[in-house]
Amino acid sequence: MRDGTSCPSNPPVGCCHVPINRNAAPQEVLPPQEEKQEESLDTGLYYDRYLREVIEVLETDPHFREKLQTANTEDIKNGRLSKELDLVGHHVRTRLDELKRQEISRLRMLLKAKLDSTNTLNLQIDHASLLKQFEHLDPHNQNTFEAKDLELLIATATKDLENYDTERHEEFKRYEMLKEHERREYLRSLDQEKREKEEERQQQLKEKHRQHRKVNAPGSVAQLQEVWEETDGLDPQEFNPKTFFKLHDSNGDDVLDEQELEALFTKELEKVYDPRNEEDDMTEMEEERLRMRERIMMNVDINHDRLVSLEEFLRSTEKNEFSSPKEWETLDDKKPVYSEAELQQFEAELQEKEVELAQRAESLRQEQELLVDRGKALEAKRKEYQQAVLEMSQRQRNQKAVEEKPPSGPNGELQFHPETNKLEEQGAKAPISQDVAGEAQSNPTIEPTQNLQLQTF
Ligand SMILES: [Ca+2]
Ligand SMILES: [Ca+2]
Repeated sequence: MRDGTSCPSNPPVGCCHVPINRNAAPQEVLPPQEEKQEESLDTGLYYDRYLREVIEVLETDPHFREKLQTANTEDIKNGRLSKELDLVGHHVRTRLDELKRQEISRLRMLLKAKLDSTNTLNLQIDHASLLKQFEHLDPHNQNTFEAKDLELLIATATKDLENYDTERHEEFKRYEMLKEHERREYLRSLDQEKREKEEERQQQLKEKHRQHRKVNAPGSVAQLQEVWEETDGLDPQEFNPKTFFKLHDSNGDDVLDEQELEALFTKELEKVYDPRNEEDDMTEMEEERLRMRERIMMNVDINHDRLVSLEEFLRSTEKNEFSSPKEWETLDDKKPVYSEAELQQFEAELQEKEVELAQRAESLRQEQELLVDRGKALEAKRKEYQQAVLEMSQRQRNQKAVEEKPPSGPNGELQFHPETNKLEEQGAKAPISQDVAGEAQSNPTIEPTQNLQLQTF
C-alpha cells in the first residue's frame, strides 16, 4: 500500500531501492558510513523509516551481516534470508520487537487520523482487522518481530519499488492525454481561419522541438565520454570506466543507484529540452530521463537489485552494446504514449466528471435562487408589518391629541386647530417620520394581533 507520502516525482538522491547494503563495511568503521546513508537513502516508501531501522539493527548482528554479504537477490526475495533471523542475538531481537511495536503504534495513529477525518461518530475501532491493509509487517502478531515480518517487509518494499516506475509512466500518460484533449478543445473553439493558423503554428513548434543534436544511447561509450569530457572536464583520450564509476558514485557507497544514474543523462536531455522554449515540455523531459535509466538498468543491472555495482558496470563496458548501441529514440520520435482509443476513454471520463460537476453546480444554483425568493418574501412581509405598526401608532397618537384638546371655541363653535388637522392628515398618509419608524421597528412588545386588526382597515 502507498499513501500520500509515496515517492515524489523528484525523489531525493538514493531513492528507490531496498537499502540493503550487502557489502557493508565492518562494524568498527560503520558510524560515519551510517550517518552518510541516513542522509542520502530514502526509498520514498511510507514505511521507509521502519525499513531502514530494521536493516540497520540487523546489520549490527555479526551472523546476519555475514549472511547478508553472501546472500544473492533471490535469497532475499524468496525469504531464505528471513529464516536467518532465528539465529540472531537476543538483544537484536529485542530491538526489532521494539521497532515493530513502534511501527504498529504509528500505523494505529495513521488509521485513527484517517478515521477521525471521515467519521464524526466515535465508533469502536477494530484495529486488528484494519491493520491487515498494511502489507509490510505481520499484523497478527503485534508484539514481536518474527521471520515473517522480515520476509513481508522485503517483499513489499521490492514490489512497491517496482511499481513505482509503472505508476510514474501511468501518471505521464494521463498528463499527455489531458494535454492533447485541451489542445483539441482549443482548436475546436476557433473559427476555421484561426484554427488553420494555429495548427500551422503548432506544427512549426513541433518541428522546431525535433531539431536537436543527436542523443546518445544511455550507457553507451559515446554517452559516457560526453559526460567525462563536458561535465567532468576531463581529457577524452584518458577515458577510464573505473574512474568514471568512482566519480559518479556521489555518495560513495560503491554502487550507482537510480538517482546517480539519472544524473548522468542531464547532458543528453539538455540537447532536447530547454525550459525557455515553448515547444519543450519539462514533464516530457523527466519521462525521458526515467526511460533512459530503465534502458541502462536493463543492460547493466545483472542481479536486478536496482543498483549498479562496479563489477556490473565494468562488465557492461565489454559488451557490444557499449560501443555500438541500438539508436536511442527520443519521445518525439515515437508514437504517442497512448492510443486513440485510450484517449477517447479518457475524454469520456472527463466528460462524465464535467457533467457531474455541472449537475452539482445547477442544483446549488437552484437552491440559491430558492433562498433569494424566500428572502424577498420575508422582506416584503417585514415591510408590511412595519407599515401596519406605524399606522397603528399614528392613529393612537391622533386619538390622544383629539381627546386632550377638544376643537371648540369659547362659545361652543368649532374652531380651527392647525396641529390636530396636521396630525390627522399625516395619519392618513403613513408612513410618517423615520424616528417613529425606528421606534416601532425596535419595539418587540407590539402584539401581532393588533397588526391583524389594522390590516383590515
Ligand atoms: Ca552511490
Ligand atoms: Ca545490480
